[in-house]
Amino acid sequence: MRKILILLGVALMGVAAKSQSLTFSSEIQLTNVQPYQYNSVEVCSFNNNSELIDFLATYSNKLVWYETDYNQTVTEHLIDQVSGGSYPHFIAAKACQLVNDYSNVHDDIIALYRDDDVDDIKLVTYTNDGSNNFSSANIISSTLSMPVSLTVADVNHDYCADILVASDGYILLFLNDGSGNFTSDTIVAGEIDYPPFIKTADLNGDNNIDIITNTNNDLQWLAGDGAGNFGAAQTLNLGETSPVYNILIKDFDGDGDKDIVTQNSTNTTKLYKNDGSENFTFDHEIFAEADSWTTSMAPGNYDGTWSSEYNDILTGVSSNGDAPQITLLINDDSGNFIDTIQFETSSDTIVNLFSIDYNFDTCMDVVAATCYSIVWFKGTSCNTTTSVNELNKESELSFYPNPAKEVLHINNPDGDSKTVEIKDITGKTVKTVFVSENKQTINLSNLYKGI
Ligand SMILES: [Ca+2]
Ligand SMILES: [Ca+2]
Ligand SMILES: [Ca+2]
Ligand SMILES: [Ca+2]
Repeated sequence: MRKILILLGVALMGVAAKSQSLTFSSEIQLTNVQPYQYNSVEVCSFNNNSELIDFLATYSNKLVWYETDYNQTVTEHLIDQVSGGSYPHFIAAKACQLVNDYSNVHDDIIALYRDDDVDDIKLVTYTNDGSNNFSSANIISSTLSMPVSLTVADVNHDYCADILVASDGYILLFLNDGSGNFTSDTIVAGEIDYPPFIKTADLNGDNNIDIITNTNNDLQWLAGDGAGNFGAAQTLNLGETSPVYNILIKDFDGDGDKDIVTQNSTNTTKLYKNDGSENFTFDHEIFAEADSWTTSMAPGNYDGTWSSEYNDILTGVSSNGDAPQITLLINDDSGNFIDTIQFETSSDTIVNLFSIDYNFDTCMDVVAATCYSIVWFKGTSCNTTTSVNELNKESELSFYPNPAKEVLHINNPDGDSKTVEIKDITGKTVKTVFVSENKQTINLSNLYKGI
């Protein structure tokens, strides 16, 4: 029986210098889809080398992925394109592993497609054969009405991605049976106002994924039981006076519980602190941008050590007639935002923001998906001599037992998203696991079959 070695993938991790010395390059354009516009862009790692960050994107009637090479040259690969009606288009796509299968550790794809003219709306998956050849679309649902957002999370601890869709005022759950087949939709919440969003996080620290969404000028959350069931919606009573468009859920003040940062329709960014019992009270307004509207927000880690919380904030706002502004808000790890760094792009609105070390020089970068292009602001101010191995030693991730046989427990104290690769003694990746909770247990028993 071979020993299983655990090596850390570093696709979503990085380290950076102190905020007072943070500098970045001007905009470097990685892609360009003019005259089309991106509907969604996500980071993923489809190719065999987890050091290289790829992108999964939708624009017009196309679902594509972008392969990054060691020179940060980007190549587009078409996964699917749809036709019919006057405006067939993909709304969103997510990359995730649909089957908990060590023999194929590559990400599969979940996508939402609609064509309003012919009332054709589909939730589909594409499976990856392990060489980034994708199947034709497998239809999960063709009965959705007005779907507007797609969220992927493992709500029942089987390491297979489940699907949440906001559709026509309801949150629908499609539960993965473990083989990439999905149950028909279950309504987990209704009466959601436009514009609905769905976030998943362990809000109450019981290690089970919860659902957080907007309602009227407030948020509501549904406690997960870890088996795919959710409790009744509970209103958070934030006291917002306009619709909340976006939220981040992180321990922003470093006291061990999850806090909430909101952006509302008047484009103010506010911090609400958790008293430890999921009672959230307004702390302060972090940022406001006049005459603009908010389009994106992402957590980052720019000012601290390798192991510190991703509690800095990237925001993207679009102003009337002006180029969009990306702003990095630096947290002192106690919930005080002590520095503001602004980036200008030549494109139009911001579709998504990523706090990643895109070129693996240990210096955190800002990557923005704008409507026409994915652009990169290269971090230029931090120590570039630290090796990835040294960085891994600084990580607070720990594993037990060692060696592992049936199960492997991962301690991930900061709860931030990380990719963990499990390699056998020959260096072959036998499993890739996305860790996004404080404690996660991985079933290794099927890794030994046939070894
Ligand atoms: Ca699951
Ligand atoms: Ca929970
Ligand atoms: Ca907190
Ligand atoms: Ca970098």
